[in-house]
Amino acid sequence: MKLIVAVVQDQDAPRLLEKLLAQGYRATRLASTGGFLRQGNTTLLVGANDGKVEEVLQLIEDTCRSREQAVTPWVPLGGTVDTYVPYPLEVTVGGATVFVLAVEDFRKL
Ligand code: 2BA
Repeated sequence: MKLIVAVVQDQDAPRLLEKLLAQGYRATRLASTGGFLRQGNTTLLVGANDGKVEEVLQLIEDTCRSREQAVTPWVPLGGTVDTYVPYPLEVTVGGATVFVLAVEDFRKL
């Protein structure tokens, strides 16, 4: 068994959950926050048998879009930490960041 940890954008999460459940998977939805943008995203935990992992990854890939997002992080000017200027930039977020972990033991107690 594997645990699939997928960080997806909030906009994609409802449709992805719907598809996963329709295909008979079980999932846990966690509200998370991206470390870089400091904005909400969704982390899904999906336990799946080894033979089903590719199917889950395909569902994720088919459902999660990438989107451009403008951000204005505060960066130090001239390498000092006491002078900061806003430095606008655009980042591409998603489709999804996925980790596949081996599950040592799985029990429902
Ligand atoms: P955030 O950390 O808020 O990152 C949002 C997007 O900002 C990233 O999209 C990426 O395009 C950009 N970004 C992140 N760190 C950057 C940096 N140091 N310099 C320049 N641009 C940067 P994604 O790569 O699609 O990531 C979306 C979300 O997935 C992330 O939100 C984070 O919550 C999660 N994530 C991505 N990689 C991860 C990792 N290695 N470990 C844990 N979580 C990760």
